[in-house]
Amino acid sequence: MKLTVLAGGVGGARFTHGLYRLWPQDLSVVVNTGDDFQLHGLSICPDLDTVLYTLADWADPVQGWGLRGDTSVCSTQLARLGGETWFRLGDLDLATHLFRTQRLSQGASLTQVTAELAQSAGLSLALLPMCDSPVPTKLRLASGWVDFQDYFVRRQHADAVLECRYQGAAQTPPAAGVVQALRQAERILLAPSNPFLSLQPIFSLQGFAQLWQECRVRKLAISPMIGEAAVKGPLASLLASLGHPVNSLGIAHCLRDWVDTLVIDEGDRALQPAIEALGLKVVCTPTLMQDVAGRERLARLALDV
Ligand code: FO1
Repeated sequence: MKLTVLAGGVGGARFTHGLYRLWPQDLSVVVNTGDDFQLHGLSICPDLDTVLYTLADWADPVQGWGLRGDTSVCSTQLARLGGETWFRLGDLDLATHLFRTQRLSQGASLTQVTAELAQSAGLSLALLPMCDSPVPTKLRLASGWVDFQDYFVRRQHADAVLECRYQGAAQTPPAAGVVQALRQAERILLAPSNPFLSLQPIFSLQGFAQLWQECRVRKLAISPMIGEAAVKGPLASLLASLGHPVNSLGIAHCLRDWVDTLVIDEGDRALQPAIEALGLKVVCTPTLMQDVAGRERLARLALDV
């Protein structure tokens, strides 16, 4: 069965890792690039790198992003020179950004460079950026519009988000590999990723909704909410500030037009009737991925439903 998964963030990477361990051959993962930005003249693609490192078993297990055992010698010297260090780039991680920036400057597409990185890491799946040109996520806070990493890292996602925009998405088609992966998919999965910051940027691309409709296969999402909390990141606060219930019903509001089935945590079983009333099938199971076995278990369920 050809599988295509849409993912972003640490939860998305961990779920994709579970799928990859069970289904390493016919798997394509479409990754959000709305978080991408330029720093020190380098092209940084946090979500692509988080998926790459997690699948290669290189990721820092505590942070979820960055590389295990990485050091910060460069950052320390950069601080001495008065450079920007609010976004921490580890010494080993820098190699990825140098490689990517150099290849892009030689005219390679982000799709090509990402495939090269995945191949060097020994991965057999198709690791696909959602598109080949920048579509930066912009967020409106009470103080005005800010760039994604300004909100997420510099301000530690402490501000309420009043609106999200995916700049240029309506004029930017999905990468060719993404179109092919969706057209060939026999099942489509949405990883337990933030709908506003990881999935909506992909949905907003030019022609994506039409392409999605043409894929007449089972579409299943895993809710990233457990009770009233997100496992990681600012999702609970985003649901609240954007006017949705702060639980898996809020996720159902966001994804009801995109999937037919929503997997929710077994502790949220009481939400099942309200979610079904939105027209979605509901599957209840433990959704917290505490270890690699937990990632595989959730992936197995997404395959077996
Ligand atoms: N997240 C942080 O909270 N602080 C950082 O300094 C930071 C650096 C960083 C470097 C490379 C990378 O690939 C990811 C990094 N992240 C950092 C994570 C990143 O900002 C977020 O995981 C995503 O953009 C949201 O999914």
